[in-house]
Amino acid sequence: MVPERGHVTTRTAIQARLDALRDEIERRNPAQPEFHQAVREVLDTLAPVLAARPEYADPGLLERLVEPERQIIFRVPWQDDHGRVHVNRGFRVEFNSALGPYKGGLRFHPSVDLGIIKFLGFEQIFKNALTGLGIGGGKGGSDFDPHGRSDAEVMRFCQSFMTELHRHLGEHTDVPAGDIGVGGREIGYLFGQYRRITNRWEAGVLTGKGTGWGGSAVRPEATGYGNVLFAAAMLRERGEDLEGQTVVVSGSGNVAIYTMEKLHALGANPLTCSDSSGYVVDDKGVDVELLKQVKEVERGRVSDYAERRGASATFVPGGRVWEVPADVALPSATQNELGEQDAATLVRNGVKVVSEGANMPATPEAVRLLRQAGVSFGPGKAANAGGVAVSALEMAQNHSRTTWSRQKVEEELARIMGDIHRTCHETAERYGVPGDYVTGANIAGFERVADAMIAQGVI
Ligand code: NDP
Ligand code: 2IT
Repeated sequence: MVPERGHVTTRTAIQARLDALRDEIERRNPAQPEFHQAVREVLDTLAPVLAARPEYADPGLLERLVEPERQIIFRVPWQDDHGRVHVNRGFRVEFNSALGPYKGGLRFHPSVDLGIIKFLGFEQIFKNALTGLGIGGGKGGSDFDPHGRSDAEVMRFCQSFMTELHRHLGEHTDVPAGDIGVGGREIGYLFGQYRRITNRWEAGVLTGKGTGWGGSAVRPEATGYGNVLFAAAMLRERGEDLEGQTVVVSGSGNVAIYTMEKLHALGANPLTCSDSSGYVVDDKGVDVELLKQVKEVERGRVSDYAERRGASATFVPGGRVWEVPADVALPSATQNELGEQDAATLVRNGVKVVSEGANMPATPEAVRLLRQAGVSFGPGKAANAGGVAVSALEMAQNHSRTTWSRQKVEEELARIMGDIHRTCHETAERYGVPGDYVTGANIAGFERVADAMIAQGVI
């Protein structure tokens, strides 16, 4: 049982209440380990703010925060190129709309289930709050696997998915975008079907659109660019900059590619990329244009990149990028891809900064080890917020029927990432844990959402 109001007087009582809530969440949401992990990570940092601001400890606030406002699960039937029928499962978790319409990506990956979408939607609430923009938190997706599927198959799947999802969306209601397995191609098919079904040109209903039809400049680049800016800000706190630093990057999708592009632009050297089959180490630094060609145009694998690149690149099947020594590590593939052993390897090799381009790529044990070793650690909900921030700028452009220049969007992105870094840093100092960006991000995001939820009453 969660203690009632009035009993929550001391730090010990607050911690006991947080522990009880955590147990309750695990009991009521069985078989959702990633959701449990994401909630635990936030609750573990909130005791100081609950002690300082008694209104946050009111019974009901935290309980509402951890329960999605709405969870939608639906059947997605589609036909492959041979006429065979497949049935996938579609999800949209509309987690919290206190700050604005639900906002968050769609993930198409065979591992997707309700627990994965809830973990991502929960993270998104705090991430979106940190941007300072008017967007609530949501996430969706499907266990559909786009690997090896033709364009026509992907189109038919997207059309079937949107045929159900459209009734839950709207530019003032819920605004999806991309995530793993969902990029510009999929957003195009999804938008087309939404437009056809609703008979509305409602540009602000999806973000990540093509720049010729309502998309924003710099949205494809924004997550990776933003994470590099966040890592650079953490390095500055240590009296250093990115110039000349070696970097290990995991993944080879949207986030990883534009992370590497920005690293090159700032004089750093990204040494690696990876996919689920292994990694490539490239002694000359990853050639981003070649990687784009292989991954985005040909939809190939990192092993194809290594083959085309020549002598400087080696493909290591099944290996982990974290074994390559570097100054900075930017995990940009998927959740829990950097474990305790990997963190120990990074520390042994002298890593200074780890910044999460992916959502929750470092396990709690890895984060603890990195922090104890004095590594600056940027949590995803702060470090990778550039993507959703530029999505919100895309919505602003759509609502006002204007198109901003590349330069203007890049300036806004840099300002927002600078603000997020400062907010996390200052919040950590204010609560007596200087340099702890995890606590800073969680508390700063929580304060903004909690204030809005309290002001808007018990709903
Ligand atoms: P993409 O689909 O473009 O790329 C995903 C990359 O990660 C691929 O290289 C993929 O390899 C690899 N990957 C995916 N799942 C696994 C797995 N289970 N094991 C090993 N490798 C895997 O996705 P994004 O680049 O958009 O997303 C990457 C991460 O960034 C995700 O955590 C996402 O939630 C997060 N993110 C994305 C944002 C965006 O705007 N797109 C914004 C903020 C965060 P393979 O092809 O072999 O599966
Ligand atoms: O995890 C994320 O922040 C995203 N996938 C981007 C969400 C968005 O709405 O742009």
